[in-house]
Amino acid sequence: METTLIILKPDAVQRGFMGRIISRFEDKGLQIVGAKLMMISQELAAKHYEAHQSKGFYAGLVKFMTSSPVLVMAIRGNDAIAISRKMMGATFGSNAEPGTIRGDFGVSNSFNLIHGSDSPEAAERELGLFFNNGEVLNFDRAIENWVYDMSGGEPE
Ligand code: IDP
Ligand code: MG
Repeated sequence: METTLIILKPDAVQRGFMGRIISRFEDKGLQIVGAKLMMISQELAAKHYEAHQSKGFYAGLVKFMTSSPVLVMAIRGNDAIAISRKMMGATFGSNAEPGTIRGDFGVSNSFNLIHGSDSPEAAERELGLFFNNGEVLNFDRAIENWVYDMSGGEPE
């Protein structure tokens, strides 16, 4: 099972899309194992987006991400990182496919609603930035055996 960091960005929170976006992850069968509404500090934004520091959009990105509350979530499932990225859609709202979160809820290229870790290494790093010890939970879901085929002993 993988756990990925998802952030509902300030535009998603301000536009009232938290519930609908969370529902998409729950509907898919992914498990929400951590969640908090928070303001991102300058320092945290800088650490989170350190790979983009040299980009022209960096200053605007940090300003956007620190401008208003975000909802951060830890989301778990088999292949959760790739599945979440597919559900998010392409980076730019202007060309994200219909059916994806970015494709259905926005048109902007910078205000693109959602962040998702793009690799297991990034997920581990980012979960560590946004969640303290004990804030990402391990708990059994009553529906687990209907979300996955467990007949082989492993989630299929
Ligand atoms: P991703 O969020 O799809 O992984 P990245 O390339 O990692 O996309 O970029 C991080 C974030 O930076 C994007 O989600 C978006 O908010 C912003 N961003 C990326 N490219 C641009 C751009 O060309 N103009 C404005 N903002 C951008
Ligand atoms: Mg990225």
